[in-house]
Amino acid sequence: MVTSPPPIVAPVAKLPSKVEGLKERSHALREPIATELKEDTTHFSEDGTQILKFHGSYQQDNRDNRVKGQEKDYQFMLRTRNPGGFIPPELYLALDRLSEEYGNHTLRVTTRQGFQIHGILKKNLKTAIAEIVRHMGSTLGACGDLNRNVMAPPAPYKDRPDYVYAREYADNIADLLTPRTGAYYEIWLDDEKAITAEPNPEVAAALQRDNNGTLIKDSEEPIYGTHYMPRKFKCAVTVPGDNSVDLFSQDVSLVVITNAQNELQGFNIYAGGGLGRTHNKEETFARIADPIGYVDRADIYDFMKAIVATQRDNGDRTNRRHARMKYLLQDWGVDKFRTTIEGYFGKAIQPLKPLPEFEYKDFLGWHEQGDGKLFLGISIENGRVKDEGVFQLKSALRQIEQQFALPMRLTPSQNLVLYEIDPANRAAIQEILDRCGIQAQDQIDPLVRYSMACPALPTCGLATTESERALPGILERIRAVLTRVGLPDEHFVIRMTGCPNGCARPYLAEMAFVGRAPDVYQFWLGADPNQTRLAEPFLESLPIADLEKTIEPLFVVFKRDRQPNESFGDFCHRVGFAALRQFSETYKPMTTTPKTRVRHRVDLGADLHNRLKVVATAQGKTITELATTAIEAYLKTLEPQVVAEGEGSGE
Ligand code: SRM
Ligand code: SF4
Repeated sequence: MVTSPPPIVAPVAKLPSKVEGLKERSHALREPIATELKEDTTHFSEDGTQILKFHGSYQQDNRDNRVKGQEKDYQFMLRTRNPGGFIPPELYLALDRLSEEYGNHTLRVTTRQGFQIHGILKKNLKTAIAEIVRHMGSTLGACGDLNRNVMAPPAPYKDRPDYVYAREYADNIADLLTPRTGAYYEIWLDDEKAITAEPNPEVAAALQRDNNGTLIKDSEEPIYGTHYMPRKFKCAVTVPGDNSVDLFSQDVSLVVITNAQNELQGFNIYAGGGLGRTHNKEETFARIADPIGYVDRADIYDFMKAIVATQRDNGDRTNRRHARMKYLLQDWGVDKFRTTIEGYFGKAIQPLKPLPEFEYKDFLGWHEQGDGKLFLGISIENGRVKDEGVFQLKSALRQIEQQFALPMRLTPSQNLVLYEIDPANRAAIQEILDRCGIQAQDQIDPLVRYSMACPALPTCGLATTESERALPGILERIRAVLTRVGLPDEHFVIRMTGCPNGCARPYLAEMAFVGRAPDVYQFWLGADPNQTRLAEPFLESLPIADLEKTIEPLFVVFKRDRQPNESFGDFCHRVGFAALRQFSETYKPMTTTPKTRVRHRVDLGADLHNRLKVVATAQGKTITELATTAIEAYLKTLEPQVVAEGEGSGE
């Protein structure tokens, strides 16, 4: 019998992802948004929303208002791009006004030192963006496949040259990697040119100098080309010992190196950090940055062009889940990655300079800024600037800015720093804050101070469960368990996200809750308090109703076996998950909680929630305990009437 040979199957070339085609057809980020913006609609097409991101806006809908069969409640989030978190006073006041007039009356400090306004309608988007630009702000490149907001330590020290360099180079790298397309000003400002500062001459020269193919010739976008980056790209600049920027989570981090005279010599480089992942897809993972080497000051812009070109030309453009630079590093290894950069750079990257350990810093409270003036770091729970009950942060900041016109720096931990404060004005500023109920850092529970949550519901389209709205209650419950086991003053870093994308950098927290399904979280433990080591998943699924019974044994064994001054994350890492699990399995709870404890949600207005919070704190109770007692007492007074009504309706 003659058998026919097996058919020859040609290898299937992987096609570029859909977004690559959209970028190519967008005419340098102009279409389809320029056309769709003029249409009298509530939202953009799917293609339009992808390009809109590059302009700093996400199309969202209020997920609390979703009704089956009805159009979504479309609205837009705007994100500012402000390197090193710098916000001039006139921009702050403009953002405050815009959030009141067109947004949801809140502003939100992000984990990358930007501001977000939520809730803007499509018809108001152009006015809002134009207002931001006219007040020295920008949203261009705050989102999309390009370099995002460049981070730097928010401490405005004037007498610390390393901090001054970190701020200066964050600005300059942001300038170097800013998109050059005219689309932004054409669309949002009818081609009116923004009043921007002259670019730094070294940056301007680097933009002209084409080393070994770093620039794309004859392109409106010499750094990026028609297709921009394969995916978002994130950079930070910091100083030795200061990990306020979470440097190991960035695509590229630069650490300022100075000599004995405090003159800038160059930068240590770390690369390939990134946190986004997807549940049940092992090929996606959180990764901390690798040390790459040292680069002299004079070469830093050519180096940045070379590393961008390496990812631009070699990053995966077929699969967006594998497109971040961390996967290039993981797939190639550090040596091949470094050699490829050197090809574009035209020089060898030098060995790293020795550095001290990195520490987390949040710069809260009053400090000398080093030139006779003061700065003040203000804690903002989950970055949400709002007026709620007795806490009137939005009003306080408005009054302070109107009266004293202070520049501010947003921090990578969702807080803010006011600076250039004349010591003569300290008492007046403190009086405004006290009157508006703003607590000083030592009055805030440190669990709250060192925690972060992403926005999640109702605005984030990717959220699978609550985060920002859930974390305050969860922290109260954690505090109650710590108190119960005899650790009333203990604290550690807790972060929460509504999905595994990692926007509040949960994988670098000592304890993290990563949304999996409604009210269910993946539970991570074991990063260190200074965010230099990744946490690991301790439980794949933690129904939040089971929080107490899960954490109580962990805290008990921590109290029993910790070493002097050992933090909770370090302890979990040292003893290992097997030992923690073994202890938990045989542990007898201090108080028995009902086995199947179903928690039902009741929505309270912000004001009522806040009033409850104040009373609950004063009475040493959780809000849930207080609300339960109060509601039970109230229902008791109604019982005869309710019973009577119940009987009647049964007919
Ligand atoms: Fe993020 C997507 C919010 C920092 C990883 N992020 C989103 C979106 C835009 C949802 C979407 O795509 O529709 C979220 C909007 C929510 C809303 O309603 O406002 C969102 N991310 C945020 C912010 C506001 C969280 C916050 O609590 O402040 C942060 C804005 C920073 C800024 O000013 O630029 C924010 N996002 C981060 C960080 C942390 C960081 O950059 O330091 C990460 C992890 C680090 C990283 O990038 O690896 C992060 N966001 C993501 C990802 C996953 C990326 C990945 O590589 O897989 C997505 C989803 C995506 O890109 O597909 C995402
Ligand atoms: Fe949304 Fe997920 Fe980011 Fe939270 S972590 S803001 S839920 S994308």
